[in-house]
Amino acid sequence: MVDISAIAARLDAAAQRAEAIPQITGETGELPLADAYAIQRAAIDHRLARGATLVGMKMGFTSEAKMAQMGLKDQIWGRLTSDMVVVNGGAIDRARFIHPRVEPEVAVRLKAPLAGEVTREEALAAVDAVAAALEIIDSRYENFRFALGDVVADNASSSAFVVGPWLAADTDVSDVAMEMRVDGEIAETGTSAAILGDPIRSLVAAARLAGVAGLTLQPGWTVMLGGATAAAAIGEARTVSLDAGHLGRVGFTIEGGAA
Ligand code: OOG
Ligand code: MG
Repeated sequence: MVDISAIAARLDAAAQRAEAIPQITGETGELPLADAYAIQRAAIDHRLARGATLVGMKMGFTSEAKMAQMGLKDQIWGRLTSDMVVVNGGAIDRARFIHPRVEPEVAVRLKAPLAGEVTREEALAAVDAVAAALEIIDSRYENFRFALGDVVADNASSSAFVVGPWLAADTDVSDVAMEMRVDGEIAETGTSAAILGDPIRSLVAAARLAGVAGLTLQPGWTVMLGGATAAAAIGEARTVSLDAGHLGRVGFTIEGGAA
């Protein structure tokens, strides 16, 4: 028997204190995905009880580069909450993170509900705006190591996100060159086409996975479609920026020292 609420409380505390914990699967053996998503939901409920609100969904492992980096192949998803939002050009406090990494992504904002099996056209019709974005992931597990059940329970490592300027919904996001810099040095380069061949496919997958979980993506929500490249460690860096061609620029600064 997996104690869903006890593990959720442990993960929530690890995120709040920025202190890594051992993998759950080290204790329980394999963690069934249904239990892992139940833990994710229960951990996020702690945040909602503190006043945060749900603002979207994130997709994970939608590019070969990310799958190869972490050694996992299944697409996963997590919940985005209001306390994870960082404004473009804003600062994060390094002490709030354990071992943060950053990924270049594409985000969409929805104007209509979306759930279940939808076509590319139906998914696109629900899009209000598109943007380049950066996701800050910060596994709550020691050494940033986990099995599939662990990372799902840990809200797919999500910890903060920064969205660039919102652009018209019909802006082409299918093959945008991306150059991510950490402290001014190129850390990763790639193309948005690495996200399932076209990031809109990731939105179709998000709708399907949300539907399976009994969730509906809501108007106004942001959906982060997954890293186009491997993630780069933030370490002690002070600035991160992404140049995404016609999608524009997005970045943030890092203040303070590690916890
Ligand atoms: C899991 C999250 C993966 C992405 O964009 O593929 C992810 C991890 O790598 O820790 O956010
Ligand atoms: Mg990501």
